[in-house]
Amino acid sequence: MKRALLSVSDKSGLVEFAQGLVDRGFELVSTGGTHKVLEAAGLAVTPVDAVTGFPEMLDGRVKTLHPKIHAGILARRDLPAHMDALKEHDITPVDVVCVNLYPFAETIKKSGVTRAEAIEQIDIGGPSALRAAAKNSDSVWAVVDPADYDAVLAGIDADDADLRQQLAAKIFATTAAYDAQIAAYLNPEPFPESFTPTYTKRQALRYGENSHQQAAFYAAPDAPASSLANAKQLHGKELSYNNFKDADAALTMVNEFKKPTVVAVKHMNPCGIGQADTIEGAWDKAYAADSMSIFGGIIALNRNVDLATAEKMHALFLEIIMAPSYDDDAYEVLAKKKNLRILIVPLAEATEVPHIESVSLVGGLLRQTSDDAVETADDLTVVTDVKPTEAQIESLLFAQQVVKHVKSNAIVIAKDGQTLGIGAGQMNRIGSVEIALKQAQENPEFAGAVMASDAFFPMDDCVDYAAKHGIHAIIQPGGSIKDKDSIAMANKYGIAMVTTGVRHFRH
Ligand code: 93A
Repeated sequence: MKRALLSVSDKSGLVEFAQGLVDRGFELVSTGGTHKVLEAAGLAVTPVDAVTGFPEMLDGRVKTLHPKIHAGILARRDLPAHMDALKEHDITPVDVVCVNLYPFAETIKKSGVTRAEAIEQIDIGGPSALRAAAKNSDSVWAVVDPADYDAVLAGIDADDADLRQQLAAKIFATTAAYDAQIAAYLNPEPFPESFTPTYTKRQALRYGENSHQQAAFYAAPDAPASSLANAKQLHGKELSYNNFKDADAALTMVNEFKKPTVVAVKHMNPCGIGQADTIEGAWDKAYAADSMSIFGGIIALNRNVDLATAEKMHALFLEIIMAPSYDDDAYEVLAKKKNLRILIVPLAEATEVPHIESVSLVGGLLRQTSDDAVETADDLTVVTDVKPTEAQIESLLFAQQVVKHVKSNAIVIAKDGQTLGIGAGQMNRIGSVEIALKQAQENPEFAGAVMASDAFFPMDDCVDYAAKHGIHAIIQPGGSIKDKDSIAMANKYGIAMVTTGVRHFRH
């Protein structure tokens, strides 16, 4: 008779799977809780202590950890010496190991969990049995996921060696991720000596950045509610690879602002950000900021979407709209566009930042805490003869909040909670200044606008150009050895400049 070891925390699908094994002539061996469920279902099942000749002990810490079990799993069926050794010690081979693990990750997520409670949920016997079965997958079935039960029963019928090998790979990936979560709990330091990412595949994507590239989306186990991993898509096509990146950027930006704000993103940069007393007013400003680039844009709003705002957005071709909620009539209007992706994404809790950002290199990974620095009026030092007005200070701080989300070298021209010109990603700063100002000057709101720079001015040329083209106040980190040239230039034109001391590169 073939033997199956069943020891599961997640008991879903267990009885049906066990019945399937019995139908195929297996003897069932089980640990305490699993045994109870199977027995209650009327299945014949041998308790594990009857096999080991040892009681489950130490509050269950030692249940399946015994040579009578492990030798039965690990013996090579093709080696007579192994099979003789089993006989000699009266050990029955184990051909199926169905185990899923103590719910460690779920336990540590619960509020108020003590360290002792968390430690008790570190499964030792389960991973050991699974890894033994996976090592011996030439002959043994290692099953960790209830979703695989049906396929395993079919695989047993077909003696499917390929499936056994796939399942073995899944075991090692699962136990590695399980251990990584324990390691991260015991050492929450953001930059440990080594770490194993524990992401799970959420979605195969049709293609990557371009149609000849392959791609998939993976979610982190602790993905916050406000992230794309947990967003609820109400309507439209699946998100593409580029959509994921742009949508993530838009969400990060919109979460920066407290007042009603609308962010429009193209290619990871904002093309328009508007802020007002109402979300409709914010949309009007984000749209008017750059009514051309917003075409095909990714929109994030930080308030409920009402009908008036929806109708205005509906008039345009947009790729994605994301908001914490929608009025029913607003949603109906937006959903008239078949392909428009409409998502519900709650706003981020203040406690969610800073998180760790990663970028891949060839042969490596860079990690850093996210740029969560937000400057306030208290952080500003006026360095010019002229002081900025109250209204200018507000515009400067708004431009500063935007500029940190723009690819460096970044320049933002803004006024009254509206971007008017954005210069992104130029290899020299004056290039970004020129692009931003060219755009801003075409906007009827431009008179009295201010300028923000993500990093200091290496020379006085940016200030010279900005002042000549109508900029009245500038915000920048300062810290260049040529700061005094830039300040002198601002004084020459009689414009105001403030420094923050905080650089916001985004490369
Ligand atoms: O405490 S353990 O690490 N020691 C063991 O020997 C052992 N064997 C199985 N945990 C062990 N298990 C785990 O018990 C399994 O991984 C499964 O999660 C759980 C099932 O216990 P029960 O059948 O009593 O509900």
